[in-house]
Amino acid sequence: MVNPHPTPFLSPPPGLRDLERARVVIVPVPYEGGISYGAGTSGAPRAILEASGQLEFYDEVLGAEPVQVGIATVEAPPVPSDPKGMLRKVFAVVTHLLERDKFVGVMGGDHSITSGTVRAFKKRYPDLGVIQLDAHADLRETYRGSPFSHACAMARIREMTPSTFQVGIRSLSADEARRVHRENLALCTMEQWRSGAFDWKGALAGLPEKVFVTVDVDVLDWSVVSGTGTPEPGGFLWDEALFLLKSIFDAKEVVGFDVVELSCRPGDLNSPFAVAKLIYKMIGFKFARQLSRTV
Ligand SMILES: [Mn+2]
Repeated sequence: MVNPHPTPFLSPPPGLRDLERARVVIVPVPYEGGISYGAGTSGAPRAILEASGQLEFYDEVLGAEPVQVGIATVEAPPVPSDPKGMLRKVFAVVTHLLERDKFVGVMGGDHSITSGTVRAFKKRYPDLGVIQLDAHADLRETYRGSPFSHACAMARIREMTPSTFQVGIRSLSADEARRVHRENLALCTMEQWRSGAFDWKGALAGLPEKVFVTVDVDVLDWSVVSGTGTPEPGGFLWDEALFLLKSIFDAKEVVGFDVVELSCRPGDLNSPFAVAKLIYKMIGFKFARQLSRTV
């Protein structure tokens, strides 16, 4: 079902990247069948893995090396180009890893992969909340005739769980805005975040204990990640994103995450490196209490 990746995330030494022993498993899904604008998300996993080799194992904030929990990376599963087949495959691979009690992080690919991942988590954890960091609400029922577009990611997820929290949003249609209002969805726009007008801690408290976090990298400001297919100005700065993510990991039991929509341009070393570091930071937040301080 899964094979070790030849260039694993972070390039841990043997023993710390072993699939059997690792607590964390990274799953690359280089799929971009659901995009609508800029292409290139299929190249993201390889760029992130390459950039991750430049990361320090040591996290100076934690005073520890999160890699010590073991981080394995599996080879990208062979995914068909049709969205239904892709979702079935992602579901099967993630289910396989969750049955082995792994903390699974999926690297996209575009945002259409997330509903396959969340379906697997929902089966494992029936009372599951989903937190979306994204510039876009992704609440359209269909987009350009397809329910599997990346523009429909949260519409698909809300068919699986009523417990969602969306944050960083700064682009949505009037229809989506009406849906947010009508269904009283927990959605914090970027403007509400900046002005302090949204009780996001209350929104977190209202979610089930176990949550899955989906990070669309376009939630980040261009100064942090410019390489994405549907860019929106005015996103989270690096420290703000880490503050929000740490708050989520402190308040909830995060059972897994994905990071999607990185779209690499030749010569842009910053974007894949920032995304690799963001993934490592999340692993650190997850296991912070179990790590022994290095210094
Ligand atoms: Mn987005």
